[in-house]
Amino acid sequence: MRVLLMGHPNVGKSVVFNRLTGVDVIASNYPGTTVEYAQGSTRVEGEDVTVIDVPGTFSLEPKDSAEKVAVEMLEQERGAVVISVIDSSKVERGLYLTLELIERGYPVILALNMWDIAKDKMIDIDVKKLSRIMGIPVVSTIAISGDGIRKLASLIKEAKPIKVDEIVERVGS
Ligand SMILES: Nc1nc2c(ncn2[C@@H]2O[C@H](COP(=O)(O)OP(=O)(O)OP(=O)(O)O)[C@@H](O)[C@H]2O)c(=O)[nH]1
Ligand SMILES: [Mg+2]
Repeated sequence: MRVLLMGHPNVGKSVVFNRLTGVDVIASNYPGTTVEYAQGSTRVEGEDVTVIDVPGTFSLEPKDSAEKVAVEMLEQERGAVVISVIDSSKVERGLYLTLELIERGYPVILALNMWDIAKDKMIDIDVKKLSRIMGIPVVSTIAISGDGIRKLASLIKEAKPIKVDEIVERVGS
């Protein structure tokens, strides 16, 4: 089983990767830190799962070389589960990429990272409701402290491909 970490630049994907795998990759507070991929592994219910840290991308239509690497990696990993990492204080922005990933047929898990920052900004997200509407597993995480990471790992096997149409119907109703 293979898992890709995807999301906008600077949302904390590499810190999530470090937490999941114990492999130290560089994380820093400027976008575009990861330009190549890194691979490590984690165990879920006794099974080895390969985790891949991907450069940040705003969309699946690449605008620069790091984004191109990200999209190419995604395309090479047709059977992978994707963890869509978003900044909880800027959810709307991150959800578009999440929908693109779902639309491409990947089983997606949504990690609402930087939950601490959202809290500081008094942003309150109903995780269960979001999960119900999206039809995918959603978990809040604080990668720098490790909060939610174990839960995130436990959801990897629950991800299934779904149809974007169904989400649109639920949003409309
Ligand atoms: N407060 C807070 N900071 C975080 C959290 N997760 C990551 N960070 C910080 O956010 C910054 C960006 O983290 P990275 O892991 O490098 O982000 P990335 O998504 O890998 O970025 P790119 O490789 O550029 O795409 C770093 O300074 C991290 O320490 C979190 O949950 N809360
Ligand atoms: Mg990174």
